[in-house]
Amino acid sequence: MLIYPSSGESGKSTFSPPHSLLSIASPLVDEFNVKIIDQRVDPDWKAKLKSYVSTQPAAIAFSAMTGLQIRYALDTAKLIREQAGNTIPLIWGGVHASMLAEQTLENEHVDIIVRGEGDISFKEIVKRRREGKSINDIPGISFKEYGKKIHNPDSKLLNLNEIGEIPWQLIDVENYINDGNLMFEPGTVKRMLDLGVTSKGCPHKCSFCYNLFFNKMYWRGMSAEKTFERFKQAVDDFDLDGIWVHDDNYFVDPKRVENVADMMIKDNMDVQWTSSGITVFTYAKMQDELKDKIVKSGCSSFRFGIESASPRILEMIDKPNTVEQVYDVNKDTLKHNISPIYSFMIGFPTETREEILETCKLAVKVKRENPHCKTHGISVYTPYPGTPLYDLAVKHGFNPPKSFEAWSNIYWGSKDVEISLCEVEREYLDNVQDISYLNSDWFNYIIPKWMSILGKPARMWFNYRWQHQMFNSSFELDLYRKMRRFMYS
Ligand code: B12
Ligand code: SF4
Repeated sequence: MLIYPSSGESGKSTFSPPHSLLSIASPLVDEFNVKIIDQRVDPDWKAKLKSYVSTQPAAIAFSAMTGLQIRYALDTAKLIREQAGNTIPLIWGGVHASMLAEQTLENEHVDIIVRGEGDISFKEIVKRRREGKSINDIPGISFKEYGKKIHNPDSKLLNLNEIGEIPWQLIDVENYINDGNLMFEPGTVKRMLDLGVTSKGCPHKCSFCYNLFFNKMYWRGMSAEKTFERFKQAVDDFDLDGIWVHDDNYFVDPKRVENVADMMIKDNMDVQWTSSGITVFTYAKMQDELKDKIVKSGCSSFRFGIESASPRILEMIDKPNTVEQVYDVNKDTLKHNISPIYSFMIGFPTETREEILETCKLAVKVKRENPHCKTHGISVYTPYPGTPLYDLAVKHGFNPPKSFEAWSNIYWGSKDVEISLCEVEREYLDNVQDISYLNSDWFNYIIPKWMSILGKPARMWFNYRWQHQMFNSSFELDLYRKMRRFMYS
């Protein structure tokens, strides 16, 4: 039984299929009776949990990201222990448990951790459990034995051409299909589905990112044929007109990208698609013909992590591009009919007010220079364990949680992360974050029409403040926050 815990978020548009669990279930489905519970979409999950636990499954597994998912997963683990005692091993995986295996194992509700990609090791655990054999030599796992914590050597990184099909039959796919308004031009897509990843890893080493630790800077992709087949099958089976792939950096291998685009064009696949990541660096090296082909195949928006406009910060976070390249890319995308979607971050350790303002000015300027560009607001940096920047964040005031359970308090909006690691106070960072968000395309899409009309004068005022970088605290910002709390409470 595999459990994807609640994330504390509401709203179908943010729910992606539980790809981590689908991936580890894929090699199991032919031999085992696998059940997936996704607490985010299943109001009946408690009853199902009780009934599945009563069948004494060989293993119960959780996939949890840092933050609220840990809290909901631990609550669920307690329910399981109440019903079944210690008779069923509780197995954990995902980026968080992999990075902090030693601390995570200290929790009484964690029996085994599968570090890194769980596809092979997890199947091995389940098989050995069924056969009554020892699991002690399985690579990539951490476990407790007579009170001692044991961490086996890492498992090998997967060859993505060897992994099986996504076992869609284990979930109700309709729960994850949405109108794609947050990804594509609103109204142009009716049925969009997140198809997971077609490649893993990234050749860069941005110091706030999990990649260096988790994928060891090693990029690997599925073949173009396999990628195309994944797209084609999902589009046909679920009648999709929008697909989203979540690769960290889909565009690393230009030949693969070109071949997939060729196959989509040849097939007349009438679908819009986008991928989460491309760096300015990768785009700058891309041939014009390839850009046009990608657009022709249905991908007209590229998502860039710009992060900062300060050369010092870019160097500190090891971002592989310059600010000048951002302006070049912004102009070039206009030429190719591509709408770039940019994300920015502030609040890095040692960052100054001037550097923050530089980033805000860049965010305003790229939009002025390219009306097709979109922004999602500026986010305040949160340190995640296992990333190179994390140690600097600790030096500058981040108080690392002392237990697995305490990590459940590290989420957006929690008191435990509302600190400043940089040269300006937290209130200022929050003001920048909120004012940029109120002026973002994301906010434009999600705000109900009536509110957009009634709130027009307020929105004009916030736009003025954004354009002129007026980030002082004020009555109207307080009012906005009170309304937000009221609406989401
Ligand atoms: C899609 C996605 C999301 C989706 C949710 C995912 C979903 N299924 O609904 C959304 C957009 C909501 C999201 C939100 C967040 N995300 Co996110 N997300 C991703 C992303 C891009 C893809 C995840 C995915 O599907 N991967 C494909 C699958 C196949 O790989 P996988 O998840 O790693 O799973 C494999 C292994 O990890 C392992 N495994 C995982 N779970 C388990 C469980 C068991 C039992 C076993 C054996 C193995 C195992 O085996 C799997 C198969 O190989 C990843 C980056 C990435 N490319 O992976 C970030 C990532 C996971 N997210 C991350 C972060 C930081 C967040 C946020 C905390 C951001 C924020 N500040 O708000 C939030 C958390 C929200 C919340 N309230 O919980 C971080 C790290 C998380 C962490 N430290 O735990 C990542 C790695 C991005 C990054 N560059 O740093 N995210
Ligand atoms: S380019 Fe993106 S995916 Fe690659 S290391 Fe940097 S942040 Fe991570």
